[in-house]
Amino acid sequence: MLKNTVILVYVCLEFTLSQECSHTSPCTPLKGGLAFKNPSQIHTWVQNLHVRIDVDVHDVTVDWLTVKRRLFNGEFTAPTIWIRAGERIIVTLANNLKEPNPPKPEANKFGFPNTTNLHTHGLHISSQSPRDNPTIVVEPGQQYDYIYHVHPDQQAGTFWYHPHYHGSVFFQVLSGLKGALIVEDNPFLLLPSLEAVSCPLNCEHDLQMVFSLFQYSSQDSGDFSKAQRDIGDYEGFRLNTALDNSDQTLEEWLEDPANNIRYMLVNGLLNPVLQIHPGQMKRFRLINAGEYNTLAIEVVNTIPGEPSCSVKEIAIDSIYLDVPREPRLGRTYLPPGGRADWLVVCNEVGTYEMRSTFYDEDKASMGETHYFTGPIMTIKVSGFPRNSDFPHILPPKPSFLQDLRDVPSE
Ligand SMILES: [Cu+2]
Repeated sequence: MLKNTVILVYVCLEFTLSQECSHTSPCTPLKGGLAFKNPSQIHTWVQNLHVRIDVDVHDVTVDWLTVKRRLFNGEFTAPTIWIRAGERIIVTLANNLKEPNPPKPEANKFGFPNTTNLHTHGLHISSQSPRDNPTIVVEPGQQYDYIYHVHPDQQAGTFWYHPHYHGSVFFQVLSGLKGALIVEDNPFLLLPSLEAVSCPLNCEHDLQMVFSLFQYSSQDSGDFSKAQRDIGDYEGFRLNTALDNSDQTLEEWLEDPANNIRYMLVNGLLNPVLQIHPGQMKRFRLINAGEYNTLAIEVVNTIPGEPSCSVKEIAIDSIYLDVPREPRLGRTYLPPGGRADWLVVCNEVGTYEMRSTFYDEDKASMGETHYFTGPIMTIKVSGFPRNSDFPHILPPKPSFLQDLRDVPSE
């Protein structure tokens, strides 16, 4: 009996010890698996059309790994900002970074890791200061008031925001400075079935999924440690911890391609789990803020051969389609910066995987494009069944987006 107990204790201890990964005793793969969460939500009309965004360095933790990243408002995937057509909005961008920049780089090389600014990706908006002018410079310790006049005819849709200072864009977006920017739908222009899953009236079904590369593997330039070295980032933000019983540092371990530290996060979460009811419709706003990898997003049943969820594309790059459609080839192609809006219904109880999939025949036509293949999110379907109908028609386009193919040339 005593012998059995000793063996059991030993087995349990061994199991616990093997689970304890740390900065001095790293292990792979990272697992994630926390519940899906939208980013924090900012509605401009709730706060007198004035938004404040702070840039600082914060800890970002995935499982046992904690890294230093530049973030907006402390969130890896900044708050989603909801705006309305016709609004005049002030966005105060405060650059609280304290470290001075490394010496000025040669022209068109990486540099200025601590200088920043703000760009509204995709909006029809003036590029004259104090509007969306990407040559505006916000140095460490400074702040700037952007004033945006959102066009009254701006179509509702899914956009995003990120810094656009020449020399540090790639580094800062890879770091985590990014968030969804959404022009709210006018609920009176939506069919009830679409209105039922859209903000402003049904925000709990309106899900933003901002995809970010989280990579240290040195297989290509998505390696964040390499980006830090290239730009001359402050030593204290690097991962130079020495490992136990090894002459490697944590950074060297993370960069070893054999450890494959290369994931596509959703709102800063690794493989989050979204829980929905059978038959319940959700709106997914997919944003590829993953810097330079193309994605081809699909939802598959985790039991091979079993049917998956129904997915309809309703908007591409913030422009509504005429009618909902199934993704061509079963996947939605999202280049870097690209967006797509989906309506999703899973009729059967089960576990599904949202993933990015490229086949060999795709690669032949993709040239030098970088792409990401792998799981991104888990969808668990359980509970009381619900009933949902896809809308049969989508909101009208604004005057400047009419189809010109049938307009006479004169
Ligand atoms: Cu952009």
